[in-house]
Amino acid sequence: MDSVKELLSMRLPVASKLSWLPEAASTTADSVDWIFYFLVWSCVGLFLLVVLPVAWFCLRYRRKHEGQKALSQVDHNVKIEAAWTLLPCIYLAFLFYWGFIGFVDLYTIPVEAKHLRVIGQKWNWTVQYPDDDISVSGQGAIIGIPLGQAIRLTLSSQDVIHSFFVPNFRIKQDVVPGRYSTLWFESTKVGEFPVFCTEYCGDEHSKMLAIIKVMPQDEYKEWLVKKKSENVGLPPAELGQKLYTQKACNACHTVDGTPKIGPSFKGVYGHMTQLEGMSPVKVDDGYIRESILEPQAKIVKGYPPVMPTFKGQLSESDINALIEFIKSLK
Ligand code: HEC
Ligand SMILES: [Cu+2]
Repeated sequence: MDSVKELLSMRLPVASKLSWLPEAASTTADSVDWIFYFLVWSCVGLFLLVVLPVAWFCLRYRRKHEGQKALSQVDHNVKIEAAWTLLPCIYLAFLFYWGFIGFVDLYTIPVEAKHLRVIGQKWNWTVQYPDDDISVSGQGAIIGIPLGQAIRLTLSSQDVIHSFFVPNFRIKQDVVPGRYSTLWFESTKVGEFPVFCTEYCGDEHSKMLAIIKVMPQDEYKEWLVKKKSENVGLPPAELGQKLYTQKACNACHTVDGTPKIGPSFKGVYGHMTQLEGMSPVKVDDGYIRESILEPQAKIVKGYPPVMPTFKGQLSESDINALIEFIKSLK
């Protein structure tokens, strides 16, 4: 949670005084920046080229007294007309060519790229590493990446449209339910680069943040080993506490008694819970299990039916661990 607060208060550093884009940190970022700045500055130039003469003509050739007649009328000038047709054509053809080259670069995924799967869900990103058998998730999750290695992302959504945006890499892709989209990048700098969701997806959309942490190869290997053993051998209640943030239950539930999108977990275990259109039930293992796997089966009174199912995302022991964690919150 603290990492989310930190991220929210963070301002992306810009590369220099003359630039207003965040530091470029991928192989394709420079070409994106070049064409961006070329467009901006050539538009400034073209704007002045048109507006300054117009202003000057208005002053120079304005009517100076009542009844003043124009001395001559100029219909056309073939040379000038040819020039203002041809020059913009060349400018646009050049821009198209340059943009197309960049586009091809951005969408041609190197064959040796390492494959990761990204799942958008209200309101956090889950990243699965198929080759390494780990996954990271939760608001403010750290996504470890080896330096100088091309990465291919396959993105999908659990619920609504999200958008995966990494400003430092200059990559952004909509994540649409029911279909896969892809994206790739190769980092050129060691560091921590924030990931944003840039498609409004509900209450906690602004906290749907993660960090891509680019590390040298050997540090990355250590990170993988640590990640693999992280949840092994933890007491169930402690594992449950970790899952509570890793699975982003904390986007909707608190542990201190204050209601959020859903009811707080504090003190619910063993108590009666009021349900919408049903008689109250006692919160026990079976009820919590059902709430996690089939959230719509019983709706808590006064709350919207927005909890997503975690069926298939949590193992049997994960569910038990969450139950133990909720039980421990007296
Ligand atoms: C998108 C928001 C959201 C997320 C994420 C979410 N929940 Fe919920 N949850 C709710 C809402 C809203 C309710 C109350 C309405 C209902 O019963 O569906 C609820 C109800 C519950 C209840 C019943 C509580 C009671 O007082 O009766 C439990 C238990 C629960 N959630 C567990 C979890 C766990 C565990 C996770 C994480 C693995 C989780 N929830 C993730 C929104 C969410
Ligand atoms: Cu989102």
